[in-house]
Parts: sequence; structure tokens; C-alpha cells
Amino acid sequence: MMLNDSWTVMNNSSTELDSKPASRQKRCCSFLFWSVVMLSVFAVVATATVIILYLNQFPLPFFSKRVGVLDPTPSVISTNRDSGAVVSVSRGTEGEPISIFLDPSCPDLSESFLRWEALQSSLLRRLTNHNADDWQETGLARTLGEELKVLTGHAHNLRLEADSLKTGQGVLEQRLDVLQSEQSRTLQVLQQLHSGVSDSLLSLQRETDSLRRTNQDLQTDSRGTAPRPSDCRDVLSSGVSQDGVYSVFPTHDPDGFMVYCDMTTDGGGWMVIQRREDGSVNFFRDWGAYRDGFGKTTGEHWLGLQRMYALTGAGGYELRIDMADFDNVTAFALYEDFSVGRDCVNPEEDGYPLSLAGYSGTAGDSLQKHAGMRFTTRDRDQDQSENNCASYYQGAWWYRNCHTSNLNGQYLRGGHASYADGVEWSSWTGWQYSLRFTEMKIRPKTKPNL
Ligand SMILES: [Ca+2]
Repeated sequence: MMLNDSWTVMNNSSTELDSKPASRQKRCCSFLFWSVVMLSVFAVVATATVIILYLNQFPLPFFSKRVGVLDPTPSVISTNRDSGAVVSVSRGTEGEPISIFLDPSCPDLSESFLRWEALQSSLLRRLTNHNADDWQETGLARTLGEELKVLTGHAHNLRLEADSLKTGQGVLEQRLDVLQSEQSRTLQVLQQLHSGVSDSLLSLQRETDSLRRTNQDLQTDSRGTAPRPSDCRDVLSSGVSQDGVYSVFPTHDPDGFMVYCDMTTDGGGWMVIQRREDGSVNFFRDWGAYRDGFGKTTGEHWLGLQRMYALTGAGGYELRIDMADFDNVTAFALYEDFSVGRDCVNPEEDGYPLSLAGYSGTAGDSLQKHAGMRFTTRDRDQDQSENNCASYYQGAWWYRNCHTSNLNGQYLRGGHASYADGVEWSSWTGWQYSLRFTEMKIRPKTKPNL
């Protein structure tokens, strides 16, 4: 009652004065009411949109942790092999990194990106088709659309990047294949090179062995087929030490001839140039016989003046004469220098003169007085006697007037009545004893190194 009255009083007091202001108050309350309704609807729509986007896991720039401010920090792409990921993408310093795992087969991500783009496009269409009556809702929807376009653009770029990566991986694989092929080829070449070098070394080793064997063969051959001996010392040096007949090839008589080598007396290496031992050979011969030699090499013989010249004409030989009587007593005479026809241009014409020096021995020197004498035979008198000493003393020798030795005399077998016509060596057995054995032998003065 009191309220109504007051109200009535109030109304009564202003009915006439404020009839239009009452109508204005009524419109103002209606506007406020619909504004609240629209705000509520807009809030519901925005909340639903955000929920949809959130459920679709879209990054919402205005729903980041810093609400309402776009994150200016660019994405950071880095490799993170520790986590097993090939590439990690982190957005912002506090953002969770997104690891991208690329297995060797490189899965095709284009389809995922396409689905992503399709989803964004679908959401964009929905936002576009949303017919909002309120200007704020419309602005928000427009903002969402712009962001979605940006997101779609990013997704598209990512798909292109993924395709580019896949293409790059293909090129990389091709290059890896080429590299592997090159590596294989290089290894093959290296193996071939190594094999070639090994073959060359093996061949070189074989050649070296062959050369070594050849060298050994040559050395064996050189020992087996020694240079032709020029005298008995060479024969002895070749390792032969047995007395006997050998071929020698003196420098001045390259065709060679047979000689008897004494390999035992006084070191051996002696060439026998005269031997008397049994009287089986006639020594009373002419010039030609004494020049060319006669007799049997293994028995009584005369080597020949020409051969003696061939051997000793240039000097350098020594002479040894071994003798024995019929009582088996022996003696020898050694001359350290002996030569026949020394330095003669035509030794036969010069008479094969005797050069001799340096006696030693046990038989006495019965030859030195013949030094310088030319050789005389029964048919070629070149001695200093009125007569032919050879004829007179039944021999052939380097007679002077006539002799102190006559080793080519008659084989009278010991003591004889005739004078000096036997096999004489006067300083040992006088002029009337014909020796049982005589042997004249020569060798180079320089003894061989045995
Ligand atoms: Ca004479």
C-alpha cells in the first residue's frame, strides 16, 4: 500500500511532465538485453571454434602461452642425432622440439601434408561460410581465416620442402651409387695395380734367380772349361796335379801341341822339353828333327827348338834338369832364367841361341858355358869349333868349342871308353859316363798360387 502509494505519487507527480522519457528507457533496456544475448552467442561460437581447432591440434597463435601475442621467434631447425632424429624443429626457446625421423627408405610425407592442407582448407571454408551477425564475431572469423591461410601456406611450403628433400635424397642416392661404383672401380684398379706390381716383383724375382743361376752356370763353365793353358803351370792351376801328357797353347803357337807335364817335382808345373831314359830313340838327328821335335812324349823325346822358342822366346822361364845314373843316384841343375831364341825375329835363322842364367842345384853347372851359343846339328854347324861338334860328339847341342854337357849324345849306358859322346853332364859324372836318365823341363818363373 505504501509502495503503491509512493509509486503512484511519483507517477502522479511526473505524468504530465515526463511522458516521452519513459519510452526511451524502455528501448534502452531492450538494447542491453540483446547485447548480452549476442555476446553470449559470440562467446559460445568462439569457444566452439577454439575447441574444434584445439581438438584438431592446430597451433593457435593467439592461444599460445603468451596469449594474444604472436611468437616472433623463428623456427629453429637442427639435427639431433642423439635422439635418433635426423632433423629436429623447435619453435621458440621454450617450445617443444619436433623431431622428424627419416628412415633410410625416406617415407613419403606428401600425403600427410596434403591431408593437412585439406583439413585446413575445410576449416577455412567453414569459417568463411559462417554467417556471423556480429561484427566482432566476423572480425574474429576473418582473423582465423587469415591465420589458416598462413598455416595452409606453411603446410604447402613444407610439402614442397618434403618433396624437394625426397628429390634431393633421390639425387643423393644416385650420387652415392655413383660414388660406390667409383669406389668399387677404384678398388678394382688398386687391386689390379697391386696385382700388377706383385706380378712385376715376382717376374723380377724370377729374372734375378735366373740371372743368379746363369751366373753360377757361367762360373761353373768357367771352371769346367778354363781358358786354354799356355803351359803346364796353367794346367796345374786348373786343379790337375797328375803327371802326364797335356795340350798347351802358347801365345806364339796358338795351334798348340802335346807336352809331358811334371806335376810333382819342386811344386810341379814343369813342361818336359827333353828326356832320355832307355836309349829307345835315336837322338843323332838333323836340323829339321831338332827344330820340329821327335820321339814319344811319354818316353824319350825332344820337344823341338821352335816350340821351345814359342814358349820361352820372350823370357820368363826357368829350367830344371833332373838326372840319374845307373846306380839310381840323382842330381839336378836349376837355372832361373832360360830361353831359346830370345827376342829373335827369325829364331831358326838365328840358330835358336841359348840364354841362360842363375844356376843352382846338386849336379853342378855344366850348361852356363853354352849360353849365347847357337844350336848345332850334324847337318848344321853353328858352333865355334873348326869341326862340327854335333858330328864329332854324336849329338846336337848349343855347342861352343865343343861342350861341358851333351845330353843329346849317344845312350851309352853309364861309363864308356869313348870321349864325351854319350849322355854327358861333366860337372857331375865327367865326360865318360852316359847318364841313365835326363829330363829337361821348363816353367814360368812365377810359381803358381797353389
Ligand atoms: Ca863348327
